[in-house]
Amino acid sequence: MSTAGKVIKCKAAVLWEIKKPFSIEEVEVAPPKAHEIRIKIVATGICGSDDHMVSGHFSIRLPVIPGHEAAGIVESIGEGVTTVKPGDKVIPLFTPQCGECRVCKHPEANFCLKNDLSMLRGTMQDGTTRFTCRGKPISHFLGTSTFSEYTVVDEMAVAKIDAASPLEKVCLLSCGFTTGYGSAVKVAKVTPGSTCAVFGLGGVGLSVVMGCKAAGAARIIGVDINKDKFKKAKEVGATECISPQDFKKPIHEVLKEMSNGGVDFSFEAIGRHDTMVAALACCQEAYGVSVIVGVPPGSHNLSMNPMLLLSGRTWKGAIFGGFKSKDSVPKLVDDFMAKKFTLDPLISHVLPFEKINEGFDLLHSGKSFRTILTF
Ligand code: COD
Ligand code: ZN
Ligand code: ZN
Repeated sequence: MSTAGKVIKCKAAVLWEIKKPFSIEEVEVAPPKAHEIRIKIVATGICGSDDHMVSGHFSIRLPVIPGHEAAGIVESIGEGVTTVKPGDKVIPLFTPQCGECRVCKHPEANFCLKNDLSMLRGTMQDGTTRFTCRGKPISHFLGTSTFSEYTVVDEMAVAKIDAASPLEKVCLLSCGFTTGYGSAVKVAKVTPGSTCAVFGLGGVGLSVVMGCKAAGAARIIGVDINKDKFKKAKEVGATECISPQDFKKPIHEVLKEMSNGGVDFSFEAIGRHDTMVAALACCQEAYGVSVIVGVPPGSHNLSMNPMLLLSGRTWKGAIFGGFKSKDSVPKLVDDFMAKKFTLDPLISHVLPFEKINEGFDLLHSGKSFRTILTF
């Protein structure tokens, strides 16, 4: 029996209070309105930004259903939807691509003005929600809310992907992989033969390493305080790995010495102010490019010496690896299917959805690269 046009009752992970575990609840998911799509989520990853929501660094009204890294199948579509149909495999996009705003029309930029990361309204584009639980409206998270068996997203925030793609893997193209990989190939534009330094070797940092390798970097130096991360980093392309704790000198000095005066490209995939400045300082003073990938918890200012930039360094940052989401995700899936890169090294754990709190414990313990939850 078709569920189109009807309210669907299904399970979802609801965050009722910050710093508390998720509770698995039965929620009601309303049908999609015009230009909206209801998706059956098949797999969803746990990302650092979901944890930022749990720890209270996003001021979205509670209760909320987090989750923004996922893949699924279209269950039904609202009026006027033209880019997908029921049964299509899709990836929800936490950075939408409306195609009409000045950012979407800019040839390089990707942070569409319709994104919910800036405003944190916790709603669909029309300002309302599609979830209820125990009679209460539940907020959306970044327009995606993928910690639910079914979710509703705006058409501008969905990419149709290859029908043959394995959803439990390509869900990583919805955030972690794309963020890291794009930071290297699209934002920094790493050049063949160059030397790169990657601070932080979690799932995002590993994806940066893969991007540097794909772009032809000759040396990729991984930096992490947890040496357990080195093996995997070398597997995906790091040529050397170092821990700041093994040196008396500041780590940027060590990297400058290792690279004959400074690396060509550096990346911060930790989300800490001190390592953002160290990453900037370790790149070559006249032409080095440093990219901020990690999001610091909270919105504090950092201080740095402007001389670091006056000599000629470039300091950049980007959301979603600088990729225009709706255009790029299907192409990235095609590249994955053509074996241009692999996602397996990033997937350290696969758990049934009900074990979501265990997945967050793994993230906190530093034992996981990425945990994928399957429905
Ligand atoms: N020096 C060196 N390494 C360190 C230090 C330090 N002082 N502190 C921690 N580390 C290492 C850890 O040992 C760990 O290996 C790594 O840094 C961080 O990895 P994870 O696994 O905790 O985090 P990731 O890889 O999932 O990445 C999380 C980010 C911090 C990059 C997070 O901000 C993020 O997911 N950013 C994506 C940016 C974005 O676009 N966000 C919007 C939607 S997600
Ligand atoms: Zn736009
Ligand atoms: Zn994310």
